[in-house]
Amino acid sequence: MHVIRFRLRRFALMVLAVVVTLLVAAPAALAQKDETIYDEAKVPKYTLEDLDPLVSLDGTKITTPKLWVEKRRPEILRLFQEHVYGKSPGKPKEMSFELTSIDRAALGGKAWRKEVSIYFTSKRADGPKIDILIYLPADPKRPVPVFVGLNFGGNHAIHSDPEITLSTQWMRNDPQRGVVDNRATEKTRGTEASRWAVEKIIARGYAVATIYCGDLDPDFHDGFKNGVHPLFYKEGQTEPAADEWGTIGAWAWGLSRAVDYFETDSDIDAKHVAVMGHSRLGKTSLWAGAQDERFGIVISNNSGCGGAALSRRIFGETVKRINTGFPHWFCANFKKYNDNEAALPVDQHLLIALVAPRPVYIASAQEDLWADPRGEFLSGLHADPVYRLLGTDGLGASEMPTLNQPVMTTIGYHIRTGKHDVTDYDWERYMDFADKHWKE
Ligand code: GTR
Repeated sequence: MHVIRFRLRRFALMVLAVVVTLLVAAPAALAQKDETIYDEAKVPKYTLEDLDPLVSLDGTKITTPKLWVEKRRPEILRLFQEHVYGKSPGKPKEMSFELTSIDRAALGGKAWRKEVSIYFTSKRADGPKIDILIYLPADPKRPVPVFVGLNFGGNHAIHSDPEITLSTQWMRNDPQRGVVDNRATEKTRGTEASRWAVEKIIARGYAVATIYCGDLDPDFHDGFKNGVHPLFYKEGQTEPAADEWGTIGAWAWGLSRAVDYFETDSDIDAKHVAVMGHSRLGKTSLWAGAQDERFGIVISNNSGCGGAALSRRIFGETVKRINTGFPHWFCANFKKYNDNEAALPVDQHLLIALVAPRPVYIASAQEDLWADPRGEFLSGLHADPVYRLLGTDGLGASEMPTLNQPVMTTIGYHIRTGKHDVTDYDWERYMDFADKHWKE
């Protein structure tokens, strides 16, 4: 009797101990696991050996440009489509363009300003459509090379020019900036201007074109009811399949539609289109440039996780964090890699490699640890063998350069002082880069 009671008590104590351990230790372990890594010394051991850009899935060594182009590149592109960004549709058959405004005396006479709408179906009024804003040097003597990128706040936010049409699309509320009831007000004009060096771009002989990302898909998770996704649903389909495009896929798709338009505009040199994007829109510019080889230069500004940064480093933002915070950005399959980066069949150096041999520029900012500057640099470094195989000089650095010391090889890179943002310093480097690759 005594013995039984003793055993019972011992058993109860053991159960209690287990429960206490679970209550205290498990959340602690979880918390530790989800703790953001901002210290290089805490980056766990990882390998990219299974993701060698020059070894095919079947083990074939990629030793010639032909093997890269015909075998390895398509296979990597497919992996990104299936596991990361999702597959996108092509160009809509019924797409059409409409020049809605033109001003040949914009910006004090220095520029021409055009606004162009792109419609995707013959029933124009039903939408969705995208509105492109273009500034080009006034009175161009020949077609002008162009920088194109999406913006966060509507075309009218990129410059204080009062003639830019105010966006009527959904926008995240921001009363301080002037977004009320999810719509822009006059107050929002020019609020994003510091990120668009319009006058400087014009002065250097380039055009600049931009589209509000929300024209393609408003940046919140609504199960893909708004935006361009429903245009492509098959009979009975209500949301993209697990390997079909999310919001980043739709944004990138829209940038390709802008190139479709450039090809019809004799003022624009559609053979010299540089795609540029910041942050979530930098992830987008890379994905656009990876898929569509009409982008002659591809620029990633502080694109971070799901952009230029290597996922397997789990430094700063992680796959799980991004898929939790932004469940609509990537394809549903990408969620399989939450806390499971080692299983990813690609990492982001392979995305950079998809741009090869076209010039690609990766820009980081010193204070932008969330985006993992070192991981962004390493993607360029690990893409270098592909660039070299294709006959370019690749990345002219084997170590991260010091602050504000741009590397201007076919893979360009800089880390500048300052925070997560687009600055005139960044734009000046992008123009130097374009001058170097297109004018010299
Ligand atoms: C953050 C997000 C980043 C980056 C950034 C931005 O909240 O975690 O991946 O996309 O937003 O787009 O500014």
